[in-house]
Amino acid sequence: MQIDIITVVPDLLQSPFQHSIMKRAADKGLLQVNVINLRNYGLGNYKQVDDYAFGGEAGMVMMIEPIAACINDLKAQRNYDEVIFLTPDGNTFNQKMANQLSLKENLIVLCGHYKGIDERLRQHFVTMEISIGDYVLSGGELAAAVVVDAIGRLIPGVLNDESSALMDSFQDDLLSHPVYTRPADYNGWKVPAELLSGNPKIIQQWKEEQSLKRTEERRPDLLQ
Ligand code: 6GU
Repeated sequence: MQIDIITVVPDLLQSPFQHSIMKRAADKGLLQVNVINLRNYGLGNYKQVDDYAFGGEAGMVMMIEPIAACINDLKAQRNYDEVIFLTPDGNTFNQKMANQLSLKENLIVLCGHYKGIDERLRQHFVTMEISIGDYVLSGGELAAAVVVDAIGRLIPGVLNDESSALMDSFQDDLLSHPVYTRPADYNGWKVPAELLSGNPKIIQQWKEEQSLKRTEERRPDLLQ
């Protein structure tokens, strides 16, 4: 998969994909993330990318021309499955969306800034609008890191143990069960006996019970 991220703050996206699972995805050739500096498509000597909002509102709006030129450049090189705009008024991101997007070939991710982007870009270029939750970030970059991470780890072949993504919290609308490692007894704080039983049936049943219990306690909405 190739993901092209369009941003006015490319520095913010230098590190997030260079570690851990995202690094492994890149090393295996399964995910290539390109960060594109929108400023390169800015207008005039000042490489302008935003302008005052019509209607006399406070705050700047990202202009059509630089973003259109950038997207058209990319589209001339390959076909894209989606042009995703990251915006607090988008659809709230969830695991189901991550699963679906992990099966795509090429994605454009456009990070919003300032007051937003000219509405005509949303009408004519953007195919999908995503928010990562009900709070406001100063820009779409951190949201892009979240969305790309969630998608990238689901790309077939990225995780070593293919089943481990299937066991994630949310994957089956249940939260994960608690986990433990050595020592089995820390100053009297003991690991549940079921996990030490060596009996796969008992262990599995404990995990399922704990998943359900945790979901009932913390996220009953997931069980509806
Ligand atoms: Cl995608 N962008 C911004 N600026 N704020 C957000 C967001 C996105 N998702 C939640 N808050």
